[in-house]
Amino acid sequence: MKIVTGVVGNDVHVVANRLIDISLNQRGFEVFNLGVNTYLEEFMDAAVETDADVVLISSLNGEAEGWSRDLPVLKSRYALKDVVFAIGGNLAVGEVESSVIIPKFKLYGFDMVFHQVDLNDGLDMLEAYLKERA
Ligand code: B12
Repeated sequence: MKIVTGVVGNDVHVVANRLIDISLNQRGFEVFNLGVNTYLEEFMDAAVETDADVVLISSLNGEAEGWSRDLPVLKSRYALKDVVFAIGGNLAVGEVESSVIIPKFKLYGFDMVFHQVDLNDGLDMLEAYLKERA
């Protein structure tokens, strides 16, 4: 299964991105890692070019919401069929409950939202979700 990953926006936090790359490879995904400082349009372009099954976005510096607001418009512009969109990391500035964050990001068009969720737990949930919809 093909997966595009990276860190959205002007976000330089690279450590999680490296761990995500390694973990996804170990789980058998074909990984296209766009790295840090990646704009949402670049995720969409990469998803089209690679014919990806999943776009998995990280955000650590608190900018996630600003970037995610563009997702509905971009989704309507790109011909992406059945691509699963997941986002994780620190999705807010400061302390905000997941119960507030998750519905917001789902409205922006994310299928899976992982706010301050352990990476392996999140990837387990992603794999279970992909199996269920297969
Ligand atoms: C190192 C660091 C930096 C370094 C980054 C170096 C680099 N190139 O990577 C430097 C000093 C450059 C930096 C800068 C900034 N940082 Co900084 N940084 C950190 C720090 C100390 C550690 C981050 C790290 O590498 N952790 C180790 C990795 C493995 O953990 P992680 O990033 O949390 O990722 C885990 C999970 O989030 C999860 N995960 C991540 N993505 C995804 C995706 C999915 C789908 C899933 C399931 C899970 C998942 O999996 C990972 C492994 O478990 C954290 C504080 C902390 N203790 O976490 C702050 C922190 C992330 N930084 C923060 C901030 C605010 C900034 C700055 C804005 C500060 C400033 N005013 O300049 C800038 C932003 C620069 C930019 N343009 O992005 C805040 C973010 C706060 C928020 N979101 O509300 C934090 C939390 C510090 C704080 N408590 O305020 N930072």
